[in-house]
Amino acid sequence: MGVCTAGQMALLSDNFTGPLHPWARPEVLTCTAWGAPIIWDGTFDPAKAHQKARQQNFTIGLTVFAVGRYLEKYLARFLETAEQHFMVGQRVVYYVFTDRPDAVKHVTLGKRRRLRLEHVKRKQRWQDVSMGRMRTLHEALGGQLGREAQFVFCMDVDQYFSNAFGPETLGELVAQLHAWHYHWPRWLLPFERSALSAAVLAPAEGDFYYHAAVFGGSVAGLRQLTAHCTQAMERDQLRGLEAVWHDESHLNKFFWLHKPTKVLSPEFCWSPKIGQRAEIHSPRLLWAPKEYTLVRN
Ligand code: 2GW
Ligand code: MN
Repeated sequence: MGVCTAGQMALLSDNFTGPLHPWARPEVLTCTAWGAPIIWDGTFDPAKAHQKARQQNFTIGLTVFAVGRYLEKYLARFLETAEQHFMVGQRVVYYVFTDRPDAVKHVTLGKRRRLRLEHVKRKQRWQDVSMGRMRTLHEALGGQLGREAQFVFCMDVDQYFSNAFGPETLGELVAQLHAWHYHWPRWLLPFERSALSAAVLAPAEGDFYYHAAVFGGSVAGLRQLTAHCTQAMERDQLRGLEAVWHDESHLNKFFWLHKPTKVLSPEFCWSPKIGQRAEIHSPRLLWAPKEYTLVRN
């Protein structure tokens, strides 16, 4: 594991102060080969990031889909814990996409925070619910969401916040290291390997395996990401194909072609099933338990 070269440090230096720098975590990789920071606890100053974001008067969007049984099962806890931990002190707009807006329970929101409910149709197959998010997000980013927010995070609903998830995570294109795969060699990563699929990555390709449960960026960055994934999934569908991890496979292809400008360590989206790991200091989001027999039909 390496930290940054001097050149990469120069690129990153704006984000560091005092004792907070990539060498604060010598045991983990804190910089990608293309010079993007990998955010680990202790390498960034959340107070400085907060101050900077306030000065620029950002509005930060958070999109989440809660369709079918995922609404009752996960949404309330996701939103309630987001109120406690997501971009506290910033201006925030939640976009909740659901097939049953009337069934969404009221959540008490803090100052400068609002929630918009957007109706989406329920799909027959769960794979289509998951993959359909890319087109819906693309359209939303081209509409009101794109006009009112500067940065947006798009998240799975089957998780909850457990520690501060603040503006140190904002960037043009932000990718999340997958908790189960961040320490595996590249050839073992579950990228799509079929050359017939638009999501294909050859054995020597792929930087990291990114988790589709958390991705973010500027409105322009995410418009490009969602356009790419929507088109790639349509191309596959015309050929009667579906990538091995659905939208996540296409997201990984996109991030291979367009490198993220910021990468979040697995501390930002951790699976409690993995248990304790020395390098995981304070998980920001935790995967909620899944009951496949209950929710997958
Ligand atoms: C999805 C799978 C099986 C049964 C139901 C659903 C489902 C998903 C649903 O009934 N209603 C719903 O709103 N969703 C939304 O899609 C919800 O926001 C959920 O978090 C998201 C992705 O589905 P999820 O969380 O069950 O998929 P995971 O946790 O296995 O996630 C990874 O792989 C997916 C593709 O297979 C996606 O790329 C996802 O972003 C990844 O985290
Ligand atoms: Mn999920």
